[in-house]
Amino acid sequence: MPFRPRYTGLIERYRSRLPVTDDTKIVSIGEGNTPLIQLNNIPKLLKYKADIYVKYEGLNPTGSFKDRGMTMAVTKAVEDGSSAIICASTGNTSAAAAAYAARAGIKAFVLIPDGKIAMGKLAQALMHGAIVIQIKGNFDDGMALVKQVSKEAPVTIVNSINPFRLQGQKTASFEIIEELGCAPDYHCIPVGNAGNISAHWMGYDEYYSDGIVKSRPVMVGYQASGAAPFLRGHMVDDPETIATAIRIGHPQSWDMAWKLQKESGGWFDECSDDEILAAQKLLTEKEGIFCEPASAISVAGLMRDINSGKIPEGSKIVCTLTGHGLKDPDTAIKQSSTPLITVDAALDAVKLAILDKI
Ligand code: AN7
Repeated sequence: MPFRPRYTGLIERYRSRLPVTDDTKIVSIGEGNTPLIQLNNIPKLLKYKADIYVKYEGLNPTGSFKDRGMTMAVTKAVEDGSSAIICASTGNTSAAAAAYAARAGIKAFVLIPDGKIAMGKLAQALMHGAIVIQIKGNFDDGMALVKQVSKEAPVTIVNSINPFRLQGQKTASFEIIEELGCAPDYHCIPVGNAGNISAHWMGYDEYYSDGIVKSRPVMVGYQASGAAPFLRGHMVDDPETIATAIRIGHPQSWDMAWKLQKESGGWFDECSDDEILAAQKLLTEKEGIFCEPASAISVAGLMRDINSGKIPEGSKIVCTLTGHGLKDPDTAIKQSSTPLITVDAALDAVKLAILDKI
């Protein structure tokens, strides 16, 4: 059997492009190296002549792209002697912070909006032993509090304002380029705090500046209509959307995102909750790919931009599916159209149920 080195995470793989030294003790759970899956059925169904790939970040260890940033942030926090980390979160950051803190043997404090995070994410934070502080407010309130409290308590912020987070997250672009052999023409991605879109641009720009690729993609960021400060042109005080992961009104990477939008020749657009859920369902029913609602906005937006001609036929497109569908089982079950059938545990009854549907 040919020997293949065990994959040990993205810091090890991209060591020379990340702020670590030979002495850095890496905190990893094997994040990164996620599949880039070409969509087969959706383009056919919609008669799109385009190569559409999804980068399935839901297959990271805690089920979202946050692990890419968290391996770096926690590695550096430990290296700098910190024994506690803190974040505000709509759910996924708290799950990742909790898991990497557990792995590192340090404490994690997470501030989450009371009743507004998906069940899977809450379960993760609790199971990994984070100290979960529910606040009677939204993510933006939590973020402001985290910034204040970190000045008064010995805790390291691991939200994406921690620069090591984006360093880790930029590796998604490296992986995409390495698998495609070039940069895509368009990269479509959900936008909340705009940390991830900024990190992707950093990654693309790094390979471009080093002459590894000859082009950079047009970056397209999608926001939920009820939480779309980039579309309104100003911060939004009461963000609301079914995609709780991106229920954010005061994006932390505001300036960076506007800058990359201009540099890449890209744009922001918004999708309604109905469009988000329809795209989530299309991915699950037609491609076998289950992502959470916030992630599906990248495909919802893409479909609209292909239909309108904004993204031309023949393009090579990557959509980031930021988080796994299992994160939010409640929303999934509520919108499922497949009826649950209950029958007697008898051959006749089961046979009838099958023949009825065939
Ligand atoms: C699935 O967990 O902000 O634009 O606190 O969980 O980099 O903020 C989550 C964000 C997209 C938006 N998709 O990314 C948090 C948090 C999913 C997410 C985003 C998030 P950014």
